[in-house]
Amino acid sequence: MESYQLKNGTKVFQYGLPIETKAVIAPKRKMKLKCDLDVKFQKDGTTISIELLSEDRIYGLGENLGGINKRGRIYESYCTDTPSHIEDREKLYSAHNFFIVSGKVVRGYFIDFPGRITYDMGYYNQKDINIKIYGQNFYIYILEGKDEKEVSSKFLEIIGKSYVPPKWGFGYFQSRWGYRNKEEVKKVYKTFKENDIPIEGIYLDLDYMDNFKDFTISQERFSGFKEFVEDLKKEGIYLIPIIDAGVKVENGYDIYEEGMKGDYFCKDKEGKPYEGVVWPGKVHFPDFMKKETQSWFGDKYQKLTDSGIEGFWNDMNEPAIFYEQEALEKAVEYAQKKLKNKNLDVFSYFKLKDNFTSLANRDSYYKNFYHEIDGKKVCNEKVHNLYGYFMTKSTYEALRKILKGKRFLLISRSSSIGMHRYGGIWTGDNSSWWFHLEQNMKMLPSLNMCGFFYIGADTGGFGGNCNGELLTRWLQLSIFTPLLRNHSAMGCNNQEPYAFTKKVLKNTRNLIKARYSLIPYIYSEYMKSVNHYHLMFQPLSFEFKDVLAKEIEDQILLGDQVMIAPVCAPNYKGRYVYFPEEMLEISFMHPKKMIGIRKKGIHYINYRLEDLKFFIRKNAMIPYVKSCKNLKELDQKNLKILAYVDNEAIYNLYDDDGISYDFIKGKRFSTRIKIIKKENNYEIKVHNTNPSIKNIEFKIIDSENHITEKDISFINKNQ
Ligand code: MIG
Repeated sequence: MESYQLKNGTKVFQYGLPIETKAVIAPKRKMKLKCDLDVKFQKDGTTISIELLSEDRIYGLGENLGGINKRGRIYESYCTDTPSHIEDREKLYSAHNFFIVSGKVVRGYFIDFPGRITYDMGYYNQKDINIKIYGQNFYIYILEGKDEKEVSSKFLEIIGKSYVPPKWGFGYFQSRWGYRNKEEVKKVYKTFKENDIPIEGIYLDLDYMDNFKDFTISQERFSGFKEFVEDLKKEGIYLIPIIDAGVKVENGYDIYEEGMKGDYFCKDKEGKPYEGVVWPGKVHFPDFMKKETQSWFGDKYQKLTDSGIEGFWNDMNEPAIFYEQEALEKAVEYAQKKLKNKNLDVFSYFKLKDNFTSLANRDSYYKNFYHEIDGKKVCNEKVHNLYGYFMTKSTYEALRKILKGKRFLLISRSSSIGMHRYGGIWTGDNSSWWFHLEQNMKMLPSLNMCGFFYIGADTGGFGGNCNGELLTRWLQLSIFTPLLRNHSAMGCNNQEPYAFTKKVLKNTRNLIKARYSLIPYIYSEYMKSVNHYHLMFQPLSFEFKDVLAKEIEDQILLGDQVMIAPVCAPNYKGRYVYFPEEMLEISFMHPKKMIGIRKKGIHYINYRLEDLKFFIRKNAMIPYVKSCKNLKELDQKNLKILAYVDNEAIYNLYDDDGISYDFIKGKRFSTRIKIIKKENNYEIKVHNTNPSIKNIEFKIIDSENHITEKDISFINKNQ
C-alpha cells in the first residue's frame, strides 16, 4: 500500500493499481501514513467497516434517496437508469462516493473507484458501516476537520471547481418529452408570453431528432431548424436539445459510419462493436474512455451549435440498455416453449413474465462490453460509473473550443465525482409524488458535498400526473435551485404552469417571477460557493449545533443568509418550522405584510399556495430586484435589500458578466454592504464595483420588529 498527503492535509491510501478517474485534481505527495481503517480483501472484492457510535450521523453520497442523514439505509454506486424512484431504491443514475461521518470527530471518506460499491450505512447492523468495493484497486481519501463544513470544504477543494453555466442557465426552463414539432414548441413559448410568465428556454427531447439519431434533425417536424433557433433567440429564448449515448446502427448515417471507420465504439468479447438496443433500435456506444472518441464525439455537437444552440442535456449515459438481442430472443424462445400446448402454473407464468420485464439494464450486459484504456481492454463493469462522466467531459471540452469564450448550459443524467467540473445534473426520472418533492430538497446538500452545484429535479415530477397544488408546492422549492426546469414524460398530463386552473396559473407565475427577482442572491450564492468551496445548500446541522438542528430533515439553509422550509404534502396550509435561532419570516409575495421576527423554537408557519416563504437569518440580508421576463432584461439598477439586523450584518453580493469566463481571471463585480445598528438608527456602508447597480433601497428590521427604510443612490462610486 502506498500513501500520500495532499496540501490541505487529506490523506490518501492507494490499494493495488487503481484506474485514474481524475476525480481528485489536487497533486499528491508520497508520505508514509498509517491507515486505521478496517480493510479486508476477499476473493471477489474488498470490504471496509467503520464503527458507528450512537450519536454519529452520515452525510453525503450525492444523488441518492434517503434522508439528509444517510444512516440506517443501504446505497449502491452503480449508475443505472431507474425509472421508478421508490422508497427503497438503492441506486440511481450517478455514483457519488464521498460521505462524512460526524459525531465526536468529523471525518470525510472518498472511495475513488469506478466500479460497483455497496454501502450498508448501519442498516443491518446499526453499529457499523459496511462497505463492499467490487475490486481491489482503489484509492481511499480520508479528510479531517473541526466540523462538517470544514471537511466538505476540503473535499470540494481537492476535486476542483465546479462547472459554471451562463447566467441565463438560472432562468426558468420548460420541458416536455412530446413537444412534437416546432410549431408546438413555439406555441409553448407563445403561451408563456401571453400569460406573462417569465421563461428562459425550452428543452428539446427526443422529438426533434430524426429517428432518435444523435445530431440529426427531423425534417418532418423541425425543418428550418436554424431559423427556428434564431427566431426564438431573438425573443430571448434558448433551446436545449437532448443527446443520447447510443448511436444508431444504420448504414448511411454519418455518425455511425464515422464511428465504425474511426474505431470509436465499445467492443464486445470478440472485438466487434458492442450492440445494445435503446431508442433507435440497435446502437453502438461511443467508447468515451478513448481520447480519440472523446474529441470525435465532442466535435459533433458543432452540428447543433452551428444552428445557434448553446446548451445540451446528455441522457441515457449510464449507459441505459433496453435489451440485448440475445436476451430478448431467449425470453421469446422460453415463452414459446412454455406456452406450447401447456397449462402454465403460476410459477412458470411469473418466470415467463419476468423474463420480459427484467430485460432492461441487466448486470450481465455490462459484462459484455469493453473499453480501451491506455491501449488495454477493460470491461465496462470495472469502469461502469465513468461513462456519463467521460461523455460529458468530452462535450464540455468540445464546447469550450467551439463556443470560444462563451459559457454554455450542460447537464448530464449520469455522473460521478469529477464530472462536476464539466456539467451539472438533473436527478432523472422522478414522479409526480409528494415524496419526491421532499427527496428533491434532501438531495440538494448531499449533491453539493460531492461537487455538484448546477442541480435540479424535474419540477412537477417526470412520471405520473401532476396537479396544480403539487406543481405550486414544487415551485416553492425549485425557485431556489440553480437548475429550474419543469419537465414531464410523454403520455402524462400537461404540467406547464398554464395547464391547470387560473388560480394555479397566477400562483405559479408569481413564483417564477419571484425566481427572477431573487436572481442576484441565487447567482451570487452559487458563484461564491463554487469559488470558495462552500456548500450552497446546507443541512441545518452544519451550522447549528443543538440537538434538534441535528435531526431536522425537512428544512435546509440556502447560502449564508437564508433558511427554507417547503411544504411537501398535500392539503396543508402551513407547517411547523424549527428556528435554531431568531429569524425574520418573509412572505415574499406580500411585500406589505411580509415581515415578522420568529423567536428560537418551533412555530407553526402559515404557508399558502399564493406565497413564497423563506427566513432570513439573524444579522443577515438578501438582495433582490424587480422581476423580468428573461435574464437578458434583468435590471439591477435599483437593488433592494431586505435585512434583519440586530447589531451588524455584512453581505458580499457577487456578480459578473454572466457569459464569459473572465470571472476566472478575477473580472468580477462586488457590492459589499455593511449595516451597523446604532442607538436609533443604522449606519450603512456600501462598497460597490458593479456598474449596473445605481441605487439601493433598504428595508431593515430589528428584533423588535421595527422597520427602517433607507435609500442610497450612487452612480458607480464607492461609498
Ligand atoms: O427512456 O428522452 O431522463 O428526461 O425525457 C427515457 C426521453 C429517456 C429519460 C430522461 C428523460 C427524457 C426521456 N429519457
